[in-house]
Amino acid sequence: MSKPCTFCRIVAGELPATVIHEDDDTLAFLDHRPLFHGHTLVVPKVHMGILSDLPGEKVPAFFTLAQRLERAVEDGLGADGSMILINNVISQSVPHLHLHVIPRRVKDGLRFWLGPRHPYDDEHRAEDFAERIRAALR
Ligand code: DGP
Repeated sequence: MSKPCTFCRIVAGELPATVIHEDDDTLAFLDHRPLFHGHTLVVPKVHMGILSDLPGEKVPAFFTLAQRLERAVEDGLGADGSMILINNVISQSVPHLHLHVIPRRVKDGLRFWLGPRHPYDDEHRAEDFAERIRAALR
């Protein structure tokens, strides 16, 4: 039998969580290993792995809640800004779609380095990569 999903167990009430918001489709709760206090996770109640698994008709409500939480962590906690993040498969430690809303402050010490960067060159032309993505998008 496969291991039960941690976030499904939180949704089902089998594991405790500090809940921020609940509606028919979505649960938002505090991350138990917060980068900063107030670090919130938003999950669909139905199990799904990654963002593209979220049915199109559920997308507006999910991201409207993300927008509201962005404002709520900033206004409610007096944060200067926030970081909104979804890990899809790579760096995704819980294989249930979850969006992080992380309060940020000026000079808060978070080391978040998106690198190393890979510049385009003659062997790796920007237009070739763009065309492969455009083709997959069609
Ligand atoms: P990610 O690296 O994107 O997969 O982040 C998953 C986050 O989920 C991580 O910051 C810790 C959090 N997390 C994992 N298990 C639990 C849990 O049982 N309860 C709560 N509240 N958060 C959890």
